[in-house]
Amino acid sequence: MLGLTGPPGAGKSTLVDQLAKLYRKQDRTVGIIAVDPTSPYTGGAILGDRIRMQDHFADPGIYIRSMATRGSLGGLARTTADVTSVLDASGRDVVLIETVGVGQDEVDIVRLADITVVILVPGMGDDVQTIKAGIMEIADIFVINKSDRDGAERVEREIRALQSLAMRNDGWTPPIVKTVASEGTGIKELAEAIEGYESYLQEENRALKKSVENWQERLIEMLRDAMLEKARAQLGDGRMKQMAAEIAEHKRDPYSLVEEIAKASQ
Ligand SMILES: Nc1nc2c(ncn2[C@@H]2O[C@H](COP(=O)(O)OP(=O)(O)OP(=O)(O)O)[C@@H](O)[C@H]2O)c(=O)[nH]1
Ligand SMILES: [Mg+2]
Repeated sequence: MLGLTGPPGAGKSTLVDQLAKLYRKQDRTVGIIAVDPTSPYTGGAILGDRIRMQDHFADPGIYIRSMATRGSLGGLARTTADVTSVLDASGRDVVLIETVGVGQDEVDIVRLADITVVILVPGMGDDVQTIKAGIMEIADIFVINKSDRDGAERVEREIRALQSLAMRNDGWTPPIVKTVASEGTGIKELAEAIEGYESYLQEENRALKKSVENWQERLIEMLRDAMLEKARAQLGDGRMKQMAAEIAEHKRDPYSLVEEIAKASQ
């Protein structure tokens, strides 16, 4: 499962499209999950995605599903995880997830992927800072798309500089691949880089270790949700309000109350 993320308009969909074509040529089946951004200025591009994706609609070897981030805070990562599991289980050879790398939600989705490709473009200006903050650490492979534009070398230097500051604890140095997705340039190199990381993951059981780590995080989230739901169901709205009032009026302290509830809902 491959996650692709990057700023709005970086060419993620174009890259996904090119990769899907390449994998289909290798006779591998492909599942694509495009997570629609809530961001208003990318609205037009989504329509563009759909139109481009229609090329594939006649091909039963490709399954495309898009999901909206709007109004599903937090729940999205879970929904995406479920869809991804279904795709995995249905025996898709490759599953590609496209998200805009802007918020925590997107970072969470990307965490579900076995391999994460972070897409940057020349001339992002301040956006680079935003991307650096959240997404840089989770990149297994960097793509500098729109390398037909000026400044690709500079982005590469910036990535290298950041890499020299922070060593990954697994010892992997994410390769940097330059692409012009709209022309199909560098796609083969990207696929090779993906394969390279896949082989690396196979060594010393790294893939399993990574998967255990991911599941550990996801189990905690699922457990938290399940326990919260249980406690809520037991308490009901009325009791909750009553307790809040007791705390506000200094009749009870919140810590002992929470402990009581936790015990009661066991
Ligand atoms: N010059 C140039 N344009 C590109 C390249 N790759 C994609 N584009 C164009 O950039 C625009 C945005 O591409 P998309 O693939 O929709 O980008 P995206 O990252 O999926 O966009 P959002 O999903 O809206 O965040 C389109 O007009 C593409 O044709 C490239 O390598 N060079
Ligand atoms: Mg897109």
